[in-house]
Amino acid sequence: MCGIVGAIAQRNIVPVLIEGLRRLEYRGYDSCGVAVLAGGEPHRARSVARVADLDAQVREIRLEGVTGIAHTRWATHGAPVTDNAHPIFSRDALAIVHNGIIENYEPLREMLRGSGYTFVSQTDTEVIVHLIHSVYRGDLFAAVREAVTQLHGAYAIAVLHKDQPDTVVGARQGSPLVAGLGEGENFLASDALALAGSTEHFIFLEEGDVCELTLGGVRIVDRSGAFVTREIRHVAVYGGAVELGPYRHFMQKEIFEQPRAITDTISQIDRFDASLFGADAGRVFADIESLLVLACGTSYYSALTAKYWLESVAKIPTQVEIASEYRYRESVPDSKALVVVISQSGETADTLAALKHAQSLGHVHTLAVCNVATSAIVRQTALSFLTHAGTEIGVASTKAFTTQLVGLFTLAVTLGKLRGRMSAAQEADYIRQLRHLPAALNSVLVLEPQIIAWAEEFSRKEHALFLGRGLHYPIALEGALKLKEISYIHAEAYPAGELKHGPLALVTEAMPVVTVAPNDTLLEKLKSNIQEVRARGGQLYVFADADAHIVNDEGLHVIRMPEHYGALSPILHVVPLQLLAYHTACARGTDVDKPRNLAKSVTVE
Ligand code: HGA
Repeated sequence: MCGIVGAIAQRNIVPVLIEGLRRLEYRGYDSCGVAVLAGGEPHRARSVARVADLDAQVREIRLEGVTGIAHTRWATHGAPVTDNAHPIFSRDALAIVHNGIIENYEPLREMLRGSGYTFVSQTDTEVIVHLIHSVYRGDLFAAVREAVTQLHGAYAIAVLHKDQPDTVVGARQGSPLVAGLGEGENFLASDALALAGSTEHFIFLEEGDVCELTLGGVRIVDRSGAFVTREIRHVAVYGGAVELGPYRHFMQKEIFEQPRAITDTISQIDRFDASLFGADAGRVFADIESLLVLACGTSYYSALTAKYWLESVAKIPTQVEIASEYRYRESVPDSKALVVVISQSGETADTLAALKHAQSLGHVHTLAVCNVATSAIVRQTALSFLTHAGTEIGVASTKAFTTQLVGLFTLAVTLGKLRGRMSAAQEADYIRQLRHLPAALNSVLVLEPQIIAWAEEFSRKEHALFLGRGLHYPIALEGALKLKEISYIHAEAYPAGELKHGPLALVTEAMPVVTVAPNDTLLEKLKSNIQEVRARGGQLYVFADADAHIVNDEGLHVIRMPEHYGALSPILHVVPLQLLAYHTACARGTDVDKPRNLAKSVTVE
């Protein structure tokens, strides 16, 4: 999604702004731009191509300045054309970059037109900049504070005014914004990663905050209008996360980083103890009688997998909901439920809103499973489990998913233990399985050459079916989502037992049927489903555990996985599906890390 960078310094900050945009590129965008104050005027460059093109433009026109703002845009209102790219100006005096959606932009636009403002873009953003201009009386900080009170919706903004060349003002409501504190220079960004190399000291702004950056420091006013002091946090941001190394794409790098990411995630687990989730977790876990898990996209599939573990291992009733549905649905709150929210970035707008909705209904017990310690979701939940996947750049989530599964499995086992559902021997066995997981993943990653051969065939298809059963049904869903996201092949997943109730009608030679075949209690049922497909001339591509004894045959293509891995088997079985999607997309020549129309960290609704 959109990325914002802003800076005020005593040196030319254009290279810092461009480098910041480059670090935010992974979030997905369709246009970009930068504006600086120079000679008492705002000057800008904008591009509907990549940040590299913007960089070439600013070098050519020698755009330089000590105060500036920059943006990568993922269009919500208005096509991705230059006129809609940010920064957007008001009367050549003010410049703004914005992440989010202003829901009342239509009445505001009419009101501002009535006051004589001319609109040159189709964006909702343009109302903000004219609104600030309309209330500006020589103090940008005051004008922004006044203007934002009229906005409904979500925003993170950074604003400049030509008459205040020593000031950048920012504000956030519903979209992330962080202030970076340097030596005699200060920054704003939607993600600390954008400022790697410039500072390691950050203030994560709270909802409703408006801030003023000058060379001397940062002043913050909260939503009530009071000046506040926010904690300065030291975060060593690793800029190398955005280096590709020997890999062709970030997605491939991140698939192969999974053993490392899981090692880092399990390093905090030496036994299944409530304290893994926060100091107060013991008390909360003793009070709860059910779970409500809220998430979107891939995180939703980790939630669905967790439901199987939570009900079978911990014997605790678990409801899983898509966050964007839950937040608008009338539901019955349960004060004894633990609300679990899952998000890689911790800034996913729908998940954050679902969390707030649950809290507004009276839910008091909340837990985040998240990859970013400083994110809004972690700050707004009482308990948390941090995945240590490292920065995930590829839009298609891989290592965030498998580390979320580790966190959720740990939650299930911990709750099971606290509820007296587990022997010491069983607990020791689960710890052993977790510890061995990175090595087991390595033995799956070596299957890549065989998967590449299948991917060649898949690249010529337009549709695919994915089948799984039980604990592995969500893995089939995730496999289908990965294929859709990056190869643009239409894919659907079904619980294998559901085939005969409809989708079997779709099976022809042209419709590959990918099957997840672990050697679990449902294997014999799954084998029958495989025969149903074969009997109708379907082509099966089966990832089978070695001890499932499924072998190559007419219409039956098999890649042999290691032997069955027990309860953690979904974490192994998703990896070949990630590789299949990745290599199919490569064979089709798509932009794997930035698939069309999609963005990372979905910070708009
Ligand atoms: N609504 C603005 C900004 C979009 C955005 O935040 N995308 O992530 C626009 O369409 O320009």
